[in-house]
Amino acid sequence: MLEDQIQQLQAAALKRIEDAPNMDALEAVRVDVLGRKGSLGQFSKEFGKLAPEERAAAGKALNAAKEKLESAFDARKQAFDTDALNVRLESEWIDLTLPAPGPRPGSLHPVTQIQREIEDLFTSLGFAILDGPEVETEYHNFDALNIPVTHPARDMQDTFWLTDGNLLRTHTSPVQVRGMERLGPPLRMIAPGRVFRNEEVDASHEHTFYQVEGMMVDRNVSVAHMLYFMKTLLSAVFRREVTIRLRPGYFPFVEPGFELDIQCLICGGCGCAVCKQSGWVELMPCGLVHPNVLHMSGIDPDEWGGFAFGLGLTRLAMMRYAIDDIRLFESGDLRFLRQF
Ligand code: 2NL
Repeated sequence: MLEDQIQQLQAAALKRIEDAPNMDALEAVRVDVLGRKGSLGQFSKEFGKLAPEERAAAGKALNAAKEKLESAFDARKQAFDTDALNVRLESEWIDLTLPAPGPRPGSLHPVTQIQREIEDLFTSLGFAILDGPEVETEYHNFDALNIPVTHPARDMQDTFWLTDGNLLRTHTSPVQVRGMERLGPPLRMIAPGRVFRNEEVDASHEHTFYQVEGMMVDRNVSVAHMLYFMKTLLSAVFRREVTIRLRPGYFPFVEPGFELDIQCLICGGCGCAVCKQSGWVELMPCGLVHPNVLHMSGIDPDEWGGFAFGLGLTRLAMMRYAIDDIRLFESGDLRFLRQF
C-alpha cells in the first residue's frame, strides 16, 4: 500500500530530523526528503499506476506527510537558531551600566617626570622655580657668566646663532642671571628647561636637550652647603643614599669649580661598562659662584656668596630608564613615549 509506505517514510524522516545534530545535517535531511529529487517526490511518480479513488487518498496522505515533515523541519531549525542566538548572547553581552572607557590616558614625558620630581624637592628646600626665554642675548648667555669673548663655546660649531645677534640658549644659566638681577640676594632658585647646542647628532648627542641649573646666594655660603644640597638632590633622584666625590673642574662662572661624581650605581664602585671600570660616574659640574658673575648681576661679592650647579635632565632619564639613544627623547615616537 502506497499510504503505508508514505507513513513509514514519514516516521523515518521525522526520526532523522529529530536526530540531526546540527543545521548542516538537518539541511541534508531536508534535501533528501523534501527536495526536488527527494524521496517524498518519488511517490508522486507512482500515482499514475493507481486507480482514481486510490489516487485521491494517496495524494492526501502525501500532502499530510509533506506538511508534517515541513513543520518538523521548521521546528528543528528554530531550535538550532535559538541555540545559536543564546551562544552569541552569552559570549557577546556587554554591561551598559559600566562607565564609558573615555580617551586613553596619556603620560608625562620621562624628562618631564624627572623635572617635576626635582622641582618638588627644591620647592620643599625653599628654592624658587624660574623660567626664561629660549632665545637669549649674547650678554645673558655668555658675557654675564664671565665666559671670555674668545671661549670656544661661543663658536658657530657649538651655538645656534640667530641673524639678529641673539642665540638659542646653550644652558639655563641666563635664567639664573635674570633671577639674580630681578630677585637680589639672598636667593635660592633653580632653572629647569630646554637648551640647544649646535651638535652633530648621534646616539649620545642631541641639538635639543634638558637640564636644570640651581643656585643659592646668601652670606657665608660654603662648599659644605653645596655638598649638602647636592647629596640631598642625588639621593632623591636615585631614591637611595649615594656616595659622591669632588674633583677640581674649570668653568668660567665658578671659583672654585668642581666635577661631582657619584659612585657607580650599577656596580657599586667595583668597575663595569657604565663607569668604564673606574667605579665613578661624572654627573654634576658645580662650584662657588664667581665674584665677577655676582658683580655683573648687581650683587656685591664682598657681602654675598653662593654655590651653583648644573645637571642634565636628559642624561638622568637615560640613566634611570637605561635608554641608550638620546634621539628617542625628541622623536615624538609614541612607541617610545607610551612606555612611561
Ligand atoms: C653645565 C653647567 C654648571 C653652573 C653650571 C652657574 C650659573 C650661574 C652662575 C654660576 Cl648664573 N654658575 N651655573 C655652575 C656650575 C656648573 O654646569 O652644563 N656645565 C657643563
